[in-house]
Amino acid sequence: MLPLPCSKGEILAMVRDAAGDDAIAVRIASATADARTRDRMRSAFSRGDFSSWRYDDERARCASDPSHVLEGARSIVCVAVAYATPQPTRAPLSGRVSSYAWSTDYHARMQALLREISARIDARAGARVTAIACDTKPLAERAFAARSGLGWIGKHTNLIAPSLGSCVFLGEIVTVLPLEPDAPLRKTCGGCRRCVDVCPTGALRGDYTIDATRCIADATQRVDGIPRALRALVGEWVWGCDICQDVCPPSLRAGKAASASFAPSSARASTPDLLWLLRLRSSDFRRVFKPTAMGWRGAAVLRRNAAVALGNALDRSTVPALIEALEVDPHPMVRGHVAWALGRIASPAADVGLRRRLASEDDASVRDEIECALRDIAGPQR
Ligand code: B12
Repeated sequence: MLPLPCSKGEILAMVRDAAGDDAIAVRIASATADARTRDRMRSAFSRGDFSSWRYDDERARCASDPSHVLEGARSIVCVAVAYATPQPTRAPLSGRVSSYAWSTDYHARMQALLREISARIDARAGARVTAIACDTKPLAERAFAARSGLGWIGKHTNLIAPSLGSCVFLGEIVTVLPLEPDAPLRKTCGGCRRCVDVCPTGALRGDYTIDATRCIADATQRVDGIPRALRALVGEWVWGCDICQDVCPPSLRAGKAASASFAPSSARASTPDLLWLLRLRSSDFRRVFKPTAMGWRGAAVLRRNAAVALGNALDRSTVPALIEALEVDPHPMVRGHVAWALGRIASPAADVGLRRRLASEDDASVRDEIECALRDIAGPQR
């Protein structure tokens, strides 16, 4: 057998070197296909847990077999980089953003890190012997990280690295090199159910599975509207959600070991003023959010999320701004969620604003929302 162009020890050292001051963990997994993960994913998809992502059997088949990332794959270098940072102070009427999105988009940092190592390994081999993945490929990143012993999959379904907690990004260098694999950890969450009990929407079942259609992180990223039944439960989250990880004991023990690369880029992006967000213009969207992980669904989704958060803030001083958005926002989805927010606040001024708009609104879905909101205001409980 030919000698390896670089040993496992050298590759691990390259990763640590490229990571600089960032808090990381790195381990090796074998790249053989994983039939148990394929079957777990198939069951999740057929239950409808991921229907908002339209994942199917084909996704399960590819994601559980790393040869779809690189033909002839033998090993995976699994990397976890910690992103937990202390919560910036939030002013009243500001939205909550998940800490994973506070900094410059993590894909850029992770891909730069992985590319650097991948290029060094390829250069030593004199051929392309690696491929990288971080959200970019259909690869069951958590499953292979767990196989490498980087951590275990928790009841919130995130990978928990013992020294870093669950607030870690995962990235992989898949390679044809036969590196000696590390052993998986023999750990579970045991009797702990904190994440399950605290999730406001009941998305976590407690058996290490999630109904992603109920997850707040999913709701805030949907382009087709937030289901009415979930809106009041979303609270003031305008992007992602940290509730399940904020109570996770290993994550609490790990503390906020912020990797320098993931410090919040601006207060505007990490604790956005909700009235400003409700009126978000394309130019502000491009400047403030495009460089972050909140940049991929567009400005209308953020205005919609601001409307829902304002509805949940139940502050009557925001009603004039909501009525203005109901009149002028060009996007029917946004106007529909604004109508819901006014119905939830249910003040006399909200009632007047909704009735006035109903007289001129010509989008059927928005009219439905306005009529529901008016019914909410007139409802028997008030
Ligand atoms: C789609 C997606 C989402 C969706 C669905 C989430 C989900 N739970 O699958 C939504 C929008 C909800 C989401 C939210 C978040 N996401 Co996301 N997401 C993804 C993405 C792109 C695909 C995930 C996927 O295929 N899911 C389908 C399920 C069925 O498969 P799975 O995730 O691989 O997990 C199953 C298998 O691993 C299997 N399994 C395999 N072996 C074993 C062993 C045991 C013992 C058990 C019990 C199970 C098991 O069971 C797992 C659970 O069903 C991945 C990137 C990637 N390619 O993996 C990032 C990824 C999973 N997300 C990530 C992050 C950071 C988040 C958020 C924390 C962001 C936030 N704060 O808002 C939340 C966490 C919400 C939560 N509690 O899961 C990280 C997770 C890092 C980590 N520590 O695990 C990833 C890996 C991205 C990355 N490269 O860092 N995400």
